[in-house]
Amino acid sequence: MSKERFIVHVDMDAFFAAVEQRDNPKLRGKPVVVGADPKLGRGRGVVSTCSYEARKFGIHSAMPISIAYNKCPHAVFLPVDMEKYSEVSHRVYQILYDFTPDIEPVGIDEAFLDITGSCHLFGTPLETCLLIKSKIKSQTGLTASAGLAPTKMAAKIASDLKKPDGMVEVKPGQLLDFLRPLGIRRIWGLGAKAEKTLNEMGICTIGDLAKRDPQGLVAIFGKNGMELWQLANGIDERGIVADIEAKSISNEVTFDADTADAKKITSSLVWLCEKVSSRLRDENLKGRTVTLKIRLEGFRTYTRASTLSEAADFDETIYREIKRLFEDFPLKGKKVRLVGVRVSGLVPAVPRQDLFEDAVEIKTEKVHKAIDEIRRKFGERAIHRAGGVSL
Ligand code: TTP
Ligand code: MG
Repeated sequence: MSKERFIVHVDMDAFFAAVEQRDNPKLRGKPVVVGADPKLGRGRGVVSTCSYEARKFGIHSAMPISIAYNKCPHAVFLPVDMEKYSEVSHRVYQILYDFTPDIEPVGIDEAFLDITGSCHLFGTPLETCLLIKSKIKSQTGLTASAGLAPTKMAAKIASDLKKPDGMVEVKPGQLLDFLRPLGIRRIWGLGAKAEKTLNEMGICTIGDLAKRDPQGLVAIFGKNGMELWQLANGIDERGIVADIEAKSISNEVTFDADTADAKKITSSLVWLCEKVSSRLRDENLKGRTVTLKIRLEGFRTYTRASTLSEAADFDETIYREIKRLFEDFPLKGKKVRLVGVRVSGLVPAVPRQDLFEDAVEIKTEKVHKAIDEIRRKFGERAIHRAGGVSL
């Protein structure tokens, strides 16, 4: 028997619609549909998602927007604001990465986490999940549903069972009891056609499938038949395929008062670059994409990204790019409320081995290591590059 695993599947609730309801309190408790313009029922295109209030009218993702309009003309219809949702998604992922590096991103709002090795830091596996949910709630204002189970498939199913704001735990000894009564369509990747074939064989639940002779299933479905039988019997050894590239490291700061003072803003950017690059070095990572985030007075938020020719973890390299992005940003006399620096496209920082490596670079690396050490000993604000300010 292989080692017990604790797999978590986290999925944000009604993601795009929940972000819109969070940002506009007037939308809370109302049917909200995010997607194409309904044009009073003549619109083309589809629903991206809708709030749980709208789901009561039978509206769902991928439904033609004209049908959604006919089902609930008084719903609030909003366009997709991908930039905004991506930003929230980054925040959610950052929270998840505080719990474990073993994360498999599935989409903009869902991920698998393997907390087997890390959950002891936070309590029991269930307590860890509850902490993940409450961190997401307190830091983004949004709810997520989570499933905790010994396998990926069970974790994915579990996260969906008590949506929204759900938490379902499947203890290792309960896996088969958990799966048995569920409809076969719950099996990952099992489509309508396979469901129909299985139904015709008298197989409706996962339990029905588990009892069948696997060879009979292989005769009909080929090697997928064996996999189906295994999944139905709780055999699912698939691991988390961690995607380090999806991770990003960022820091941001909100000014006490909105400011147009370029010196103040660039000092903050220097400080943020120091912070981000120090975190990169702590985690032995380097990043290729540098993103500047600017929120102007009135809350409009912009991001500007740039790709470096080589992954970096030095303050200077990151700041040089951020400074350029900031200088190119048309402020047009507007005041800035918040600035942020993000580094993504991460790769492991391989220790330098080449004896003929650029001596200056090695020296710079040593300097950074020394600075990191001082900060660790004496605190974040102990040492700063000239021009950076403590905020
Ligand atoms: P989902 O997680 O499938 O849906 P959801 O978060 O809106 O609702 P649930 O509570 O059931 O998880 O998808 C995440 C986001 O992806 C969703 O908010 C909008 C987008 N999306 C589309 O744009 N088109 C689609 O067909 C689907 C399924 C999702
Ligand atoms: Mg979701």
